[in-house]
Amino acid sequence: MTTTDRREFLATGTKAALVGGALLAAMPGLAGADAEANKGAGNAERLRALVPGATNDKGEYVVPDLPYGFDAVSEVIDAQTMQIHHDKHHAGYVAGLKAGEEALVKAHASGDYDQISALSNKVAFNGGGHMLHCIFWDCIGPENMGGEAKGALAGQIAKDFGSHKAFWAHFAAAAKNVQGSGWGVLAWSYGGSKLVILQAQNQHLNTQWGIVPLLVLDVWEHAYYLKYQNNRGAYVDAFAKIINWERVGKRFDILRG
Ligand code: MN3
Repeated sequence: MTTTDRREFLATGTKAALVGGALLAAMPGLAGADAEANKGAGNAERLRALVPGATNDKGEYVVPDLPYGFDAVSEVIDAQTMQIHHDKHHAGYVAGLKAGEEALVKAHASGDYDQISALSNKVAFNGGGHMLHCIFWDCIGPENMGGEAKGALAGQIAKDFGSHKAFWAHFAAAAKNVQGSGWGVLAWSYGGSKLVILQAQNQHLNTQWGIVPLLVLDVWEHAYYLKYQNNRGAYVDAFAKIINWERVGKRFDILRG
């Protein structure tokens, strides 16, 4: 698969949109698009690109190929960490999500809901993990790394946070201070019509309804421990150098129609 093919796959291979507890496809009136448009196939295709590569063309959850090599961002994240993170951890969330959903289907068919709480948690945890990692890979890369947000997103950041510098100070503080394992998340709140910064725990906790993640920063130790050991702060500071703001901005443009 060529780089172009992989990028195309990432851009189009998405169906599910369950992120941080928010089921996007079921929510009418999403940021700038009217309810009727949201029911259309064109809009569904547009929304698929918000969680790049989460499903294949059969609608099955898959770990998306990266549109770059494992060593592409080695200045900040070493190749071994990238490979283990992608091939083992992300794959584990996909397997867990599939298993959880299959068990829920069986529960539904049999009417036996004794395990409903465990299964619901399994799907939320692994579903959150799968979707967030798909976005994470898309937020970084060897092209257009670092710098600041561009285009409409830059304007929205200035409106909601004052400046890029002020935004990053807030975002980095959130990411560095996640209790335990979790994520720093810049998201569009289509309930509040503004950008919000979340401090998600695990893959699915301490979030909001009605949001769409735009930029996500994985602060689980598996994301940085080989190079940074316990120094999460240094990892978060360095992460700014590998953000692909063009792709983060594109996600915002998709949302805004
Ligand atoms: Mn991770």
